[in-house]
Amino acid sequence: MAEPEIDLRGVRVLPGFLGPEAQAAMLADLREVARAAPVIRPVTRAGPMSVRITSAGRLGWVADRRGYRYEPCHPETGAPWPPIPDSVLGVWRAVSGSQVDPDSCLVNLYRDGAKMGLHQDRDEGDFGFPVVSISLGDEALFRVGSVEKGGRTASIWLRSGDVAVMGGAARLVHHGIDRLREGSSTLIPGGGRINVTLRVVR
Ligand code: MD6
Ligand code: FE
Repeated sequence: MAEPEIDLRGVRVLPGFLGPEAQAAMLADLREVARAAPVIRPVTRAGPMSVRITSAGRLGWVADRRGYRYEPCHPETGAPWPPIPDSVLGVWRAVSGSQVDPDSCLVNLYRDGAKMGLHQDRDEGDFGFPVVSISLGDEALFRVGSVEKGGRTASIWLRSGDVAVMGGAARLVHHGIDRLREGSSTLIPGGGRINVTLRVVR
């Protein structure tokens, strides 16, 4: 049975949106994405990111010493990103409220103490579309603040199969991952967490 929706400072969290079989099927699809587009650890002006990333879709999110942007090809292989798996598109179509499919599917891989500092998702051209996020694997402490820097924050543990929708007035709120509960899920062999975010970039 579906668990009740949670409103975390305007971010809609849908706990248990994907059951164990759907999670396993999506993981298998993401393995294919990573085979076609190998995960890389971006090195920004601030140094190496602790998460490793890859993408699917028409555009992939790329971070390097020059900044952050969307690119049509993988920075190392030069190949176009693989298509967004249907299992992932199905979640977007069910929860985004958007008639338009996403251009970009960013896959973040958390292992070995990886985390993500508070940030805004603002590299897209149209903030009228939401960002949809899917969590797989180990539980992660997700923190949400305000559109402005500083101020109050609220946190929730995201579990494997949870979906979050960041749209409307919450589209530009600051958010991040403080830490993982290692070993809290057996979905991913070797442990860790995968977060998939879907965006209309335009
Ligand atoms: C994560 N998520 O869950 C990081 N961004 O690993 C995000 O940065 C994020 O969950 C935009 C919308 C939803 C998110
Ligand atoms: Fe984000």
